[in-house]
Amino acid sequence: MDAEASQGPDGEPLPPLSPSTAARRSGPGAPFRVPAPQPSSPAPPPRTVPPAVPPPASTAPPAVSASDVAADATDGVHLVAPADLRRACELLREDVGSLALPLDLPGAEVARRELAALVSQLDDYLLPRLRRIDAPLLAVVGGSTGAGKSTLVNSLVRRFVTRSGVLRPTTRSPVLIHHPYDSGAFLTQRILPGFARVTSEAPEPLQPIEVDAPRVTALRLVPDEGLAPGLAIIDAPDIDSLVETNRDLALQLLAAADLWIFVTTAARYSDAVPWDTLKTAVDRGVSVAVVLDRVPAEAMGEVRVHLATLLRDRGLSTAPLFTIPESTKDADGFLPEEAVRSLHGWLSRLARDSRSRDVVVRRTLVGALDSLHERLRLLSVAVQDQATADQVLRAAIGEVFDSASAQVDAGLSGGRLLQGDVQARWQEYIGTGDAFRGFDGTVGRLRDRISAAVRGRAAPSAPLSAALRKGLGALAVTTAQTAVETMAHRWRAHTAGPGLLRRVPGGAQVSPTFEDRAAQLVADWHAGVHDLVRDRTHGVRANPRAAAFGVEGLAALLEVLACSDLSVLAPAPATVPASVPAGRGALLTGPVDVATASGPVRDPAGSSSEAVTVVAHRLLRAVLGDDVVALAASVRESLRARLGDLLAAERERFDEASRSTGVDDELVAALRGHLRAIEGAR
Ligand SMILES: Nc1nc2c(ncn2[C@@H]2O[C@H](COP(=O)(O)OP(=O)(O)OP(=O)(O)O)[C@@H](O)[C@H]2O)c(=O)[nH]1
Ligand SMILES: [Mg+2]
Repeated sequence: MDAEASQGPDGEPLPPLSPSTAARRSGPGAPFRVPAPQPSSPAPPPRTVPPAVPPPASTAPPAVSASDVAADATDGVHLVAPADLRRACELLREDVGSLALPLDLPGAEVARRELAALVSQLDDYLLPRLRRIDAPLLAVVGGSTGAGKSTLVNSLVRRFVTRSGVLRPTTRSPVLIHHPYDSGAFLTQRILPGFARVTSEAPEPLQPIEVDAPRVTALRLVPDEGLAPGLAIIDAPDIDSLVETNRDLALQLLAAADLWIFVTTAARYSDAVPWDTLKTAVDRGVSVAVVLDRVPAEAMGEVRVHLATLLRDRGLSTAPLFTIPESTKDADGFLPEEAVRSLHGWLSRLARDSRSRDVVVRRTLVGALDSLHERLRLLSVAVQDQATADQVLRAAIGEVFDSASAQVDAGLSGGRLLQGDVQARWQEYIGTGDAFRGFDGTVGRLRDRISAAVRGRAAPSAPLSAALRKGLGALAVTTAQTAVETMAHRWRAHTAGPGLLRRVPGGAQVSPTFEDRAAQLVADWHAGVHDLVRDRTHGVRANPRAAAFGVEGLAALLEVLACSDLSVLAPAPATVPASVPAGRGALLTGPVDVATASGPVRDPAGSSSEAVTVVAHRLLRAVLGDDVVALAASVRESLRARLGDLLAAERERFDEASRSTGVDDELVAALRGHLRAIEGAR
């Protein structure tokens, strides 16, 4: 194996970071401090021979917890991740966890992916690394399908730790190989907490290739002494897989890495997908090493130069490039030892030389912290867009249902309910004089009424009362239907509306039980009015006038008045009718004072809603007293409140859908605050 880039004095590659970059990254903006070595302990040579097992973390600088510090006894270098940087990232993670981008706005899908990537970056990489800066370096082997990644990993440790094969893709589940000393660092959920740990030593079983295979959620841990302590390698699935979940998994694993070992082949190195993936690494400042695998001897020079040029042109000039010639596998099924010696040696030194290792770790860490700016900027814009859309959609609920309430108010107070069927029943009730029989106190009529009640005959006012209740029910249903249809229309007109409509419990239609509930509500209201009238008249027997109508009749009249336009009763020059139909004579010429009760009615004796109002008022006032208008108003108010509750229940379904999105623009300010805290702590 040869290394093309960043050659060291002995011809072996140095860590993938140029000295100038390293200096810049170690400056004030570096994520942790590397205290200058004391004069008494001169700087160690770049490569020291570490003990077989690194010593545990020891002396920490004051005010920094032990977990923040790594000390390597071989060179005395202490790495410190500031506790406030770690804390700021933890707080960021908390708020990022409650970020919701549920509305289907343009760009929301991209922002959702960005959000998922940020969560992964924090959980899988940033927080674990900040919590244990001295944890083993994690190198993830990624690249095109069939490039030979698994073969390479097996050949590095000279053992079949991961399955390689002719079927594409072969690797489905990630395998993490580490020195047994480092088991503790990977058995916990410290990194990649979303993955269950599997410790079986057997190679991954052969799995069928299913394009829509579910995402793998297990990480197989394989301890092996073939790797140096302080370094772990993950054999990842392919980045250009025909299995979508493989691709996602590969990218997630790469995002968790301190170092990408990017494997490509002489035949595939100019493919687009690997370069797209490498661009992500460049953008994120990730440490990268490139392995050009399976290079035919005759093309070695040409291909290697070409790939090195491509790497340089794409911002990866500092990435070490290892080349592996095409070779037949040895008797054990591994690549010849000399083919992988250079890569193996480089990785071992990375593991053992804390300075080299720290350069790799720091570079990726700085890159990840830098990338937070752009990620959070994009997410803030997306959250703000969601909040704006949420406000518009919420405002529609308020407007539509306020208008529905106004419609109910207008229906109850405009006198429109007194038309049509109600008007016809009124005519029957009033016009036949049935309502007035006994109004002058004739006991015989009262006896008739009582005996009718005893025989179970419906009160004469029953059809009028029923018609009014039916009208009220229809008013409620029509209003609710209009409101719900308008809601659907308003939300559909918004880009994010259809998605939100799908969240409405029970769908964007009037609830199936609405009509029954409306009828029940009106019936309950009627029962309440009935009780009110009964209490006011202290029983019909004690009040002859009341007896003439019966409690039912008076309740019907009060309901009619409650559904009237009461403004027609406003005091005005009285226009007393010259004559009235026979049936009403007893009332209008008898003991009832009509002159003071009448309003500006053109034809109070007619059947217009105004006339109905005036007559109902006169009759009721004669029986119940002068406060009958106030009484009607309060009866109406109780009905209005009940209908309001009914509509509110319909509205609630839309409110619930809107609330369920959990859009919260206050998080934008919180995210900015976390970013400032992170910058301040670096
Ligand atoms: N002769 C030879 N065969 C190789 C070499 N590298 C890989 N192969 C073969 O190529 C095929 C694919 O190798 P894998 O190691 O499974 O490739 P991979 O990149 O892990 O593939 P996925 O897991 O599907 O992404 C296997 O049949 C290997 O035996 C090599 O250097 N020489
Ligand atoms: Mg593989």
